[in-house]
Amino acid sequence: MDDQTQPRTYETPPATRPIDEAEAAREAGLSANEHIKIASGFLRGTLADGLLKHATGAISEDDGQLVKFHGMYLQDDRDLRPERTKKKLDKAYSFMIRLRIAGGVVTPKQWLILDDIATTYANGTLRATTRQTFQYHGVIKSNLKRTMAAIDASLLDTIAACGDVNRNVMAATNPAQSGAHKAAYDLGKAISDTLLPKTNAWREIWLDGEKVVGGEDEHEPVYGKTYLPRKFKIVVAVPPSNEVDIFAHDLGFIAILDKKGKVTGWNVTVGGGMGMTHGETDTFPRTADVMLFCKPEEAVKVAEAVMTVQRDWGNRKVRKNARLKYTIERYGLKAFRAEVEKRLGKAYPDAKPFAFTNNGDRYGWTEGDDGRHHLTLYVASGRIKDYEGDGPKILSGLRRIAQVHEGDFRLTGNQNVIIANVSVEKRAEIEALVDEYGMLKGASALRRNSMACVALPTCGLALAESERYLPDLLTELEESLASHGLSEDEITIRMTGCPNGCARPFIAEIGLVGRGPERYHLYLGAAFDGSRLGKLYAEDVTASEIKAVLDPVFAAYAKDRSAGERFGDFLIRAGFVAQTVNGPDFHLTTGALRAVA
Ligand code: SRM
Ligand code: SF4
Repeated sequence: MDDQTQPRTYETPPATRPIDEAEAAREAGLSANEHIKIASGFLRGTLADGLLKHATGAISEDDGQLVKFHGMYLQDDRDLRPERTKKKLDKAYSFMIRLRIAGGVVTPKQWLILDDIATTYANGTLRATTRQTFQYHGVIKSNLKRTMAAIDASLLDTIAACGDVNRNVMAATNPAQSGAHKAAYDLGKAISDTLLPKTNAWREIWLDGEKVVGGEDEHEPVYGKTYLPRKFKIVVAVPPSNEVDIFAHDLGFIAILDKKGKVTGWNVTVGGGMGMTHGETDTFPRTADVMLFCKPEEAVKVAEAVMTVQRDWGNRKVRKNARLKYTIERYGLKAFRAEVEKRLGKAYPDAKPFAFTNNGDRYGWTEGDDGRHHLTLYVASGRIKDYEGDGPKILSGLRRIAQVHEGDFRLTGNQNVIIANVSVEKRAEIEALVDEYGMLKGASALRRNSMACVALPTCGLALAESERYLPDLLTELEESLASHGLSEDEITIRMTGCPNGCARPFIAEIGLVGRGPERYHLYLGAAFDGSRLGKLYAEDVTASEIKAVLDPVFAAYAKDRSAGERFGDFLIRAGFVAQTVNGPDFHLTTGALRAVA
């Protein structure tokens, strides 16, 4: 780990070259994925043939990498693995399909189609993700083309929802600021459209579109034939809410508003990311740097320039260090900014002042500054289904609402759903349906500020439970908080089944990250507005120990906090953990790191 007292030194960045020369100049030692991309004929591989092989529910390993660019992952039901292995059966394969929905906005008509797909081809649920889109789980190979055709009929698609490309672009949803939200959505949509891969492979393979043989005639002007070194994520935020968690993403735009709430330009952030590997200190989460300010009409070009510098400078040899955050650590922010400005042909002003207050959602009804009404519903871990017993019937309820709703739906970056743009006249009808399906049952402050990633049984990388376990853990922690009079205190808590960080746990005030079955690392001390990383507080805490480890921490917070002091800030002031300044010092164990006895 770097000695923090020494001045940082950076490597000399590569020379600026046209894209084909840059591709040709890459030295030996490229990672395996680079070779798969090169040989794929612009993302075709042998996918079309593989789909015709009925003897297996899987596809080849290389196609498994390529299919991600088409928005899909080959998975298997991990609950069934032991039994099937015992019986010498193939794994229970199926596919996860992720949609591309810029800014998370869908019409009621689209909602109904997406709902129908969930019950016809997937596991009967829609899964709202931490990046404002939907996933389906459990789609078997023989249903893939039918599912994609149905998605196409909804005028949505799954292109570039996964893979080494610009992913779904997130945009602030905050319904109270209608004008700024529109500007954020418009920018997100424009960036999404501009940075969309141009290959015809998706239409050709999934919709039997016209064939471009081997893809030889195709051209990817922005990506080239090797696309990006790694995934690339862009978000657009509107202060004071940081609900899109801008500091966790490769590239972000922060709206700078005038006194009337009009967007006068965007601060540009670069180099955020969550994923790391346990025990490998050269991998770490990192909060993004605020780099420069640009005018509204310059933002799309800036996005393209930032992405192409990462395309050319990103590490294509060592995949675990290929994200933009490592590029910036390697060459320095100054050199990175200079290259972005060089490609744009001008220098940009420094960023303007801004302030975030939180990274959660506003629940309940709000009225926008255009007089429309919006209802934000809490959806536990984004799983849209009909819960058993007296639990909310969210899938059926939202289906009924979609049948009468005249506005739209918005997915938030916290896995929740907003029934948006409801007229005054329609509000009572929507309210009655929300009530009928039990969708507005009170959730505690902790639960409202919680997120869990998917993890088991579908995620192939999960080391521990997350979505299936967090609700029970929250019930335990609610008891503990109540005993200290903290039931109404808003504290962010996020859990993931592994350190890839899909629910952004490292910027939650309480972060629980899977280490193995029923074991988690506990991180504390992140900021409530998502601007600071937490620090490892307790290692390998078992599920049964979590409440006991947190209880004294809650007690101290209740007793010793200053007025208005946030939980994460208090824990640093009170010496429970040291402050994490940024990625490279994330693993420094100064502070209160300790093993649980
Ligand atoms: Fe994620 C991989 C689910 C948001 C970092 N993520 C995966 C895979 C595809 C597992 C795999 O590679 O086999 C997971 C599929 C699970 C399943 O069964 O559905 C998965 N990630 C998710 C979702 C569905 C979590 C959720 O509960 O909502 C989120 C989908 C977002 C979307 O709509 O596009 C999701 N993933 C994130 C985020 C949060 C964000 O972007 O705001 C992160 C952290 C931010 C970041 O990228 O650094 C994230 N996912 C990862 C990583 C680590 C990347 C890294 O740089 O190290 C992986 C593993 C990888 O890429 O190798 C990963
Ligand atoms: Fe899977 Fe890990 Fe992401 Fe959770 S954090 S969905 S376990 S990759």
